[in-house]
Amino acid sequence: MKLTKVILVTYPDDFILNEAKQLVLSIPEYEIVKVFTQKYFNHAKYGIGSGKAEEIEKFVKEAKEIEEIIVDDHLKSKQIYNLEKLIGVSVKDRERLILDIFYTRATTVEAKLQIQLAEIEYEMPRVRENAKLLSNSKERAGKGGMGEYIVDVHFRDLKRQMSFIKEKLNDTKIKRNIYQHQRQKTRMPVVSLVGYTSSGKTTLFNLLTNESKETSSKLFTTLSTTTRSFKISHNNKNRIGEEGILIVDTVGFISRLPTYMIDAFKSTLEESLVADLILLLIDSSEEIEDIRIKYSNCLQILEELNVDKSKLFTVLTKVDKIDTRMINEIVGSLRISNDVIAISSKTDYGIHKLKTLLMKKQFIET
Ligand SMILES: Nc1nc2c(ncn2[C@@H]2O[C@H](COP(=O)(O)OP(=O)(O)OP(=O)(O)O)[C@@H](O)[C@H]2O)c(=O)[nH]1
Ligand SMILES: [Mg+2]
Repeated sequence: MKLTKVILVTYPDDFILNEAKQLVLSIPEYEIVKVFTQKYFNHAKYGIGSGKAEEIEKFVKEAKEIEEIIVDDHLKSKQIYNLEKLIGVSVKDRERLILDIFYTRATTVEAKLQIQLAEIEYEMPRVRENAKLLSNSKERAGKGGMGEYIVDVHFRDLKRQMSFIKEKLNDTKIKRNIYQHQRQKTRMPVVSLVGYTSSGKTTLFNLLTNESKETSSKLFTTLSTTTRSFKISHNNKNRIGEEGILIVDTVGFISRLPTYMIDAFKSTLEESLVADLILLLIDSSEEIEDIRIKYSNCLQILEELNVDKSKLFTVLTKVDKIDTRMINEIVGSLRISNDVIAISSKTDYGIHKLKTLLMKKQFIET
């Protein structure tokens, strides 16, 4: 496979830089040739500063084979246009990159619809911006002019597409509601797995349900929701038996995800949010500072989604990769007040304890 050589422009911050690199590299064709850092992305002309833009232009001229520049923040149409004009290669912003990753991963009808919705949300402000660009060029978009007409038609068309997709998504939601209703009738408790992308949700889901859903170290492996039941044996009040639990695996989180993208995925996320218990998975094998940032990002997103905090329970994953003495240190630094369970889906460490907790939470306390 021929790799596409790209330049990444991101912030001079270890966490952000690492995450941006991972995001870019989760598109298999990309090879990062050079990283430029920039403190601010709010310069009017290019987003990045003019000096930085010229530095990149010089680098691209000398390196020759660079095909794309990826800027790790939001850029306006005009800024992308100006950068492309200056440097002579195509420019992509963070949101475009995330949308592209979503496209490569979406397998279900629902995931595809959600991405189309996010795509339209991405396009809409740009159509207006393009109108301004047009009005500054020869083809004037003056009242009643051709430019304005084209922009209006485009805008109306996007709006139409948007309501069409929303309707279709609503249909899938209605189906979900019926499904939920049936669930309530069976009174099976629902546990959902949420957390950062790559925190190990699907791996745990597969282990508990004997499924073989795709897992990988790439970001955004899972883009649609799957619900399965599994059984836990118990010895409740001296009565040995088995209880069924429904478990929901869903799309992972990432930092600086624009609200419209979270909104686009809301209908799948909603299913996980009506659960009786929400397990927030945190990858314990990362740097403690990264764990802290990711944990607080997750809490922030869950808050935006109006999740009932009392249903949240933190699970540290991948503890086979760390010294178990680190667990207390992590818990301390996250300042979590309630219990935390540490697990490994690879070695089964803590899985029994997790199942016991699920039993206790679902069948004794409630
Ligand atoms: N060593 C180790 N690796 C794990 C464990 N759990 C998951 N992984 C690895 O972590 C990576 C991410 O796991 P996934 O289960 O795909 O993560 P996810 O949270 O579903 O990620 P998204 O679908 O992108 O949101 C994979 O490479 C897994 O093999 C574990 O307990 N120990
Ligand atoms: Mg997954």
